[in-house]
Order: sequence, then structure tokens, then C-alpha cells
Amino acid sequence: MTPTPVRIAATDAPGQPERTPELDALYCDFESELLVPLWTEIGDLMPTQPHSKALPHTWRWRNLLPLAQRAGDLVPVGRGGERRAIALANPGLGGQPYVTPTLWAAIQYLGPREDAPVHRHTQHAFRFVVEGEGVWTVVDGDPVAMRRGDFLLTPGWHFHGHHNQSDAPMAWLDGLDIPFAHYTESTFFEFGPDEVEDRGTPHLSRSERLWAHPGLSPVSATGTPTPSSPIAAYRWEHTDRALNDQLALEEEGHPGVLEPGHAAVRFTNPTTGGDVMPTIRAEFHRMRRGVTTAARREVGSSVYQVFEGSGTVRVGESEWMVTHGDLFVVPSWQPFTLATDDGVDLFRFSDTPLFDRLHQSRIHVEGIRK
Ligand code: GTQ
Ligand code: FE2
Repeated sequence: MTPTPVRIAATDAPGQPERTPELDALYCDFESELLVPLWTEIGDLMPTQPHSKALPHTWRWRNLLPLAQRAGDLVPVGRGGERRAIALANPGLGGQPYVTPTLWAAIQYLGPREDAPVHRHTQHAFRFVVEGEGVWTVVDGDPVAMRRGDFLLTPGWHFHGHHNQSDAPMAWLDGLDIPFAHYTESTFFEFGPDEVEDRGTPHLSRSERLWAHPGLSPVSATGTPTPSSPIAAYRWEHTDRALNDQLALEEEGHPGVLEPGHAAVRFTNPTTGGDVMPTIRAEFHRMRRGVTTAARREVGSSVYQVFEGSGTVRVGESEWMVTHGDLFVVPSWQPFTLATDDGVDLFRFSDTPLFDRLHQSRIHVEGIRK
């Protein structure tokens, strides 16, 4: 098959040579040799700052949940399709199932007593539970309860299946680095057993019993940093308490909050102190009533889900009111602010670890460049 040559346009734009029949012939010959000159492309290839193709966008929980329920009625979950997961497709990304150029976000739904089969893949995954309970995700044979407010990890190449042990359906948010892994052509995938083998329903996973005690690591495993966190579940009671304590300390005149009235915690890997997984950062933010955040731009893309409360979000030129369960995207280098009347709790994930690792991270917060 002959590849379709690229179309090089001779233009009158500044910095371009004068249009002549000879120039057109040169460009035509470039095309047949599959050559592209830099001088016609430089504005797009090397912009003065990031221009994300992803657009600011919001998805409403009140629309997502009924659609997931309808999928639950019509679409069985099992081997092959693997998951009843419905991806958020950013309107700037040409219909691909990508919420940002690097990140996947989906609502996943399991009906009463349903199972999603065991598999593993090199893509890193997490779950965040905005409401409901009753599903256990079994990670390398360790059953992990999923409950409201919990943040759960399935780092790359760990076997995992889900089973709903209750008589109620459950829906949650999945986040993965599927687009990044796809662009970099680095993905592997394997089926595990069709049935989730350990059907136990312990309150805490073995991983938490070993790793999730504050400031304490098992001596048998210290001194060997792992690329992803060994903690399979970060429980809401801990997140909630950490945020409350930050705000209480502020009230008592002590430092700790990110900005006035705005508490924030990052989920971290206890073996390194760094991000939970190599490609994904996750945080939880709580703003007091009446707070407006400073406008912030960052290299890399973020997705937020409102957990409780409501607020008005501004991303670039877009503005929306968001409330419980709503999701929104902040593309790379777009300014983001949030204003809340009654207070708001927000879950956030981003691809920032990629840029940190590559020394390409930049943050600009209203006049302060870091
Ligand atoms: O639950 O294992 O949304 O493998 C996409 C891929 C969820 C999962 C997704 C997956 C999963
Ligand atoms: Fe998976």
C-alpha cells in the first residue's frame, strides 16, 4: 500500500518563502518523498506554551448513572469484553475513549451478585467510589472492599477481578493510563481465571493490614522501594480526618493548608513518599464555604470528581456549576479556579508523575511560577 503523502500548503504567512510554481513543485516533490519541512509546521509543533487538543468539559453524574444502569440491563459482563465500563470521551480528542490525551476515566457498573473476570495488564488502574458499596475487587488474590469515599489501586500487571457480593448494583469511577500506554505501544494483557477465586469479604484487605498503619512499614519489606504503592485501599475515614485536621489547624493559626480555606492531601506510596503509581497522581481537596481558589495552570491534565457539596468551576473560557458525582477535565496549561458557596469535597487525578519524571512539570499560580 502506498502511504498517502502529507499535504504541504504553500502560504503567504510570515516567515514563508514567496509562492512560485517552483516552490509548489518543491513541496510536491517533498510529499512524494514523504518529507515535511519544519518551517510550515513550527507553530503547531513548537508552540510558545502547551495547547491541549483536549477541551474543558463536564459530565453530569445524574446523566451518567442512568446510562450505566441501562447498560446493566442490556449488556452482560464476562470474558472478552471484560468490564461494563463506559469511558468519558473528551470532545477535543476525535471520538477516542480518552478523557485527556494520557488518561482514561470510566464509570463501571456491576449488578447484584455479578462478577467481572480476572485479568491483568500493564496499564495502571485505580477506582474511586463516589457512592455505594458491596463490591470486592480482588487484587492478586487479596479481596479489597469498595466503599464510599475509598480510593483503590490496581497497579500494572496485578491480576484483578471484581465481584458484587450484595443485592444492590454498584457504580464507581475507574481511572487508568490507557491512552498513554497506547501511544507508547508498550502494553501487555493476560486473562486470569474466569471466576474470582477468593470470594471472602473481609473488612480490610491483607495489603492494608500490612501497610496501612500511619507511619509504620513492615521491617521485612523496608529498604526496597516499589514503583507503585503496596496499599490497595485508602479508606475514606483516613482521608476525611486528614482534611478536617488541616482545616482545624488553620483555624488554630497553624500552617498546613494549600491556600486559605483549602485543604488538600495527596495519596502516596509509603515505600517512596512519591505518587501512588508511576503514571497517575491522586489527591483529595476540601474547600470551606465561601472559598475561591487562586487561578492555577499546570503542565499535564487532570480530572476531578465532586464527592460532596457544589461549586462553580472555571477552566479556560468554560464555566460550570458542579455537584455530587459530576466530573470535569482540566487540560494541560488551562487556568483553573473553583468557587464554592457551601463548601466542596473533590477527588482529583492527573498524569503529573510523567512530567515530574521527565523534568517537564511547571505550575503557575496567580503570579508565582514554581
Ligand atoms: O476494572 O479492570 O475502566 O481493565 C478499563 C479497563 C476498568 C478493570 C476499566 C479495565 C478495568
Ligand atoms: Fe483491568
